[in-house]
Formats: sequence, structure tokens, C-alpha cells
Amino acid sequence: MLVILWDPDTLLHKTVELLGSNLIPALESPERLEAILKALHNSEYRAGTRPLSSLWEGPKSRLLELTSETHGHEYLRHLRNVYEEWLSAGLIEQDGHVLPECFVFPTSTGKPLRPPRDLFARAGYYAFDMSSGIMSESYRAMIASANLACEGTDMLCGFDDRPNDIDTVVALCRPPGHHCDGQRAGGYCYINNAALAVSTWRSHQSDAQIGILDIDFHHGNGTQEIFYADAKVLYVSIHGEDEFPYYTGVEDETGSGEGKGMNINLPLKVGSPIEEYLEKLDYGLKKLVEFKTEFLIVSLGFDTFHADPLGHFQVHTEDYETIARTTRQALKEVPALVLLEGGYVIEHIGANMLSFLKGWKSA
Ligand code: OKS
Ligand code: ZN
Repeated sequence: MLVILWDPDTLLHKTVELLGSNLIPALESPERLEAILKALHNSEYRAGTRPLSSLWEGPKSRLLELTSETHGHEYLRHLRNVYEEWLSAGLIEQDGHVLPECFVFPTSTGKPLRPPRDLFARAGYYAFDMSSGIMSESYRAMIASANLACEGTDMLCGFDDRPNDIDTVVALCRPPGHHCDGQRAGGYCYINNAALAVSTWRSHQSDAQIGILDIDFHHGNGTQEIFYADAKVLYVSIHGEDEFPYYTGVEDETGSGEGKGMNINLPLKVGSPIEEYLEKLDYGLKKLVEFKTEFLIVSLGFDTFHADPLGHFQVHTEDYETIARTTRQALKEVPALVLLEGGYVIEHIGANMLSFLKGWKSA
């Protein structure tokens, strides 16, 4: 059985970004999720689409504990407090957005990095770009988004008390997660939802073989970084070559130490047709099968769509059906958590999700 999870709190995050040299409403918008929900509501998946109740009150301590396995306490404290701090210091108005402007850079001093004293500058210590604004409700939304990954993983875990026949959970996360490396926000990501799913699964089964298939248009630099030396997590990413986030995603990034060989980057030239995409997918899936993946996480982005403003592949709506079917056929019995990452064409994102679900279920 396939279940789709979302949380109304995730709709509250609505910020700005620098695109080109213009400050604009962030393309990663609540309208994306609303469009997906609308499509699901008018489909056979309506009954399987479940809103999780709001966590406010505040996040559960288990969620925070699992999150802090990847994200430092200081970083999480920053995400939680920075908006109020800027507001109190008069740096923004009530409806304002925290946006960094000066970032960490390499030096030859050998000194450990420290957050700057200056409150305005400090935002840059915890971010790597200007696509990760923080407004009044952002923290609430990121926690709700992360919670979907956590709850979704629990539902899939056979070690849970609830016996069920759920083999797939699609978590409609926003903000997304795959660019966050645990210490820095960027590319619309603040908490790495995939890493949280790994921690959650490991809280039930510590030695599991976990596979992550990242099929967002962009390289998941954050997920790669978090699991780079991890022998029990195989990360496979198909993404646009030389595209955002620019400094990662090359084939020679294969993992380190015990994790050597456990990081597989499959960059693809922009403009690539679906045939070439599917070749990379077959290769990645073969590796995930050989690894004997016991729990599969799919970082799913619809910015591979041909008309996406931030992606440049030639993937069309019907291709998501093929991508999903191929993936599910390769890893048939494996419990799977599908996490929403990017995808910015509001008019088509709903149909693209339906196409993906159709392919997954038909496998
Ligand atoms: C410029 C836009 C930067 C691209 C962010 C890409 C986000 C994404 N402000 N990652 O998967 O979709
Ligand atoms: Zn993306």
C-alpha cells in the first residue's frame, strides 16, 4: 500500500531569493504543494493522502534528537531563533526575511571557523547561498517537513508496533532537504529530510543497508556530504552537469574511508533526452540492487521537467511514469520513502506527481 503524507504547517513558509540580481518571491513556494494536493484530491489517491496534525505546541523531543544527529545544536538554534533575533535588533520588519550576504570562505590560517559576532553577518555562517531566506514561520515549516520524513519512515519500519501493509510513503516535504549538509542552509533547504529518514530507520535497525536515489535535477551536495564516509548508505544521484550547486556532483566524488565507493554521481549534460536519462537510471538502480538495499529513500524532484525554470533536461510528464516504474521494478520489495525535493512549474507539477505515482503502482 502507498500512503501520501503532508502537513498544513509546511504551507506557512514563503520567502524570497536572489535570482540573477533580482530579489524575487522564492520559486520554492507554497503554491507548489497546493498544486500537488489539488491533483491528488481529484485522483484515486485522494483516500491515501493524509494530513499530519500540526506539531505546534512544538516539535517532539524524538524528532529533535534524531535531527541533531546530523545538524549541530548551534545550527538548529540559529534556524529556530534568527528571525526573532533580527526582528528584535531592528534588522527586519515583522513581515521581513533573513537573507545572508557574506559567506564562509577558505583561508590559510588553519584557524577553526567561528560564527561572526555580528548578528547580520552570522546568517552567512549558516548558509551557502541566497536561496535560503528565513521568515516568521519558516522554522515551523521546516520542522513539519522534517517530521514527514520521520513519521513516514516509522510507518514503513517493520519494527514499529503498528502492523501494516504500507510499502511506500510519499512525503510531500517542503522546504526540501538535499542541499543542506547539516551545518548550512542553501538551495531552499534547511534540514536534510533524507538524513533524518536515515537516522529514524537506524533508530529501529542500526546496521541497515540504506540506499538513496536522488533524481532531482540538482546534485544533492548536502546528502552526499553527510554520508560521504558512511559504508552503510549508498548515495546515487542523477543531475545536471555543471549546474547548481556548482562545486559538487562530479563522477570522481566516490566517497571516503569506509564509505569509498558508496557515493555515485551520474552527471548528465543539460538538454539530455530521456533515453540518456534512463541509461543513467538503470546503472544507478543496478548499483542499489547489488548493494542489497533494505530501505530506499528517493529524493524526487520535478525540476527535471523540460519546462522547469531551474532544470534543463528533456523529461516530459509521461516520462515520470517510466522513471517510477523502472525504479520500483528494480527494487520491488524494498520499503520506500519518496521525499519531495524541487520542481517549479506549478501548472504541471500535479500531473507530474500523478504520472510518477501511476508508474510506481504499476510496477
Ligand atoms: C537561484 C536559484 C538557485 C537554484 C536552487 C536550486 C534548488 C533546487 N536563487 N534544488 O534541488 O531545486
Ligand atoms: Zn532541484
